[in-house]
Amino acid sequence: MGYMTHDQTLFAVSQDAIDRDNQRLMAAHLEDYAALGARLARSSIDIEDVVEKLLTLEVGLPSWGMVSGGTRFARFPLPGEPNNVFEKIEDCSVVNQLAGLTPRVSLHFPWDRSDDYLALRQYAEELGMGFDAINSNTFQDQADQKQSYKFGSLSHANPATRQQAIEHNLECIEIGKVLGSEALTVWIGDGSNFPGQVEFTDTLERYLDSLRVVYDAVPDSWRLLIEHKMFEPAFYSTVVQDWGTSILCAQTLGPKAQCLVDLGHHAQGTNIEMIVARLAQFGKLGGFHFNDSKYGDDDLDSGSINPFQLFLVFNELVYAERRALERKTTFNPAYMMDQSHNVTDPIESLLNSARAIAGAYVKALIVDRKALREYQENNDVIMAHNCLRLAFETDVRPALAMARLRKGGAIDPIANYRASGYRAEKSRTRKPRPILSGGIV
Ligand SMILES: [Mn+2]
Repeated sequence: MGYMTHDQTLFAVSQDAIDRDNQRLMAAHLEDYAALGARLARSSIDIEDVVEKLLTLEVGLPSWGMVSGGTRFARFPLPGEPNNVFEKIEDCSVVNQLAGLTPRVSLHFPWDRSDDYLALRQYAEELGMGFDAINSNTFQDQADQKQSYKFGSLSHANPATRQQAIEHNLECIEIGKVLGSEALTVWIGDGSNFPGQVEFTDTLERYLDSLRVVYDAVPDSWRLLIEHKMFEPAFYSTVVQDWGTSILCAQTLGPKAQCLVDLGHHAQGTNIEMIVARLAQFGKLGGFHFNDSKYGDDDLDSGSINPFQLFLVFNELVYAERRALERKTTFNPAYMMDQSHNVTDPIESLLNSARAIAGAYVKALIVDRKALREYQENNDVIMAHNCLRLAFETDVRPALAMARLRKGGAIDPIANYRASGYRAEKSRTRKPRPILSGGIV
């Protein structure tokens, strides 16, 4: 796997151009890298260890995020955006070529439906890409669908609607097997808009009965990721509304079931890093949907609003990683992005997001955990806090650039992407996508 060994004519962004630009920036980059290395060495951290660890970080890209997103008001299409799953994967491979951190795509069905999944897998492999968790969709009706999801799917009062939703998830598992995916993410929009509309207990019981059938069909080597969300589209109650319900469901179903944390699916002010710690402690942290938000489930670019929160989440992840290592247990959540790019070129947003996620990880890696533990044990509040602050305030960009370089990527990904003229070329060769009235793409 990897574009370095590949026929470079496959790529619209020329590897030669990236290499040339890297050479132009190399002297300054090496100077910055050496300065960061010296700075970390004073805290007994070897920058090479940090870069080595960063090279193991992989984050899945959302296929639905490759097209211009929309709000419930409007969607403004971007010329040259992808029209089908093949073109989405092509765009994902550009992100991976430049940033080197995102070798997998998470697909969403039926949005990404194709006639030939084996051909899709081969095409992705040619571009150095694989597949992350498959997402089922039972929150909207499709043209050819018998039962409506207006009043729910897996928890619907009508057994025929529940059965239809179950069968869709089973189909997603079968597609995932062909693609080489290893997880199914289930998020449902089921809930209620009015007090009295549904019985909380009965809907959750029906949801669990339905999900049990899906769980049993999930291969043993896979994960069933349960994604919770507090509200929307239902505005009074939601069946899987928080991490408490999520972990109860995951524990009820069994070891293959784990919880997925979408950073935008919580009440404002929620201490998300603490949820991460709790789920990790009890072996139920299965995956992430990275994004950022200001007001609700905004699906903004990772790290664009609250980079400190992203760092604190990774601080818990690194802690959980080390704890698992000491205890010889497994800790391996599936990291993915779930973003909606409404006013930017999705490729540029995802390049920025990959940098933000990698940056948060590196900052968490350089926390002096031995010193932190001592400060905590001595109740030295200011110094314990400063220990985190010092890591967060460190400019780790040279370490990120070095990791990108070692994967054949770019020191300056966005400049290289713009210089390539990729989007302009695609706007000439791809069909224009219809303007939808708004909302989901
Ligand atoms: Mn999500």
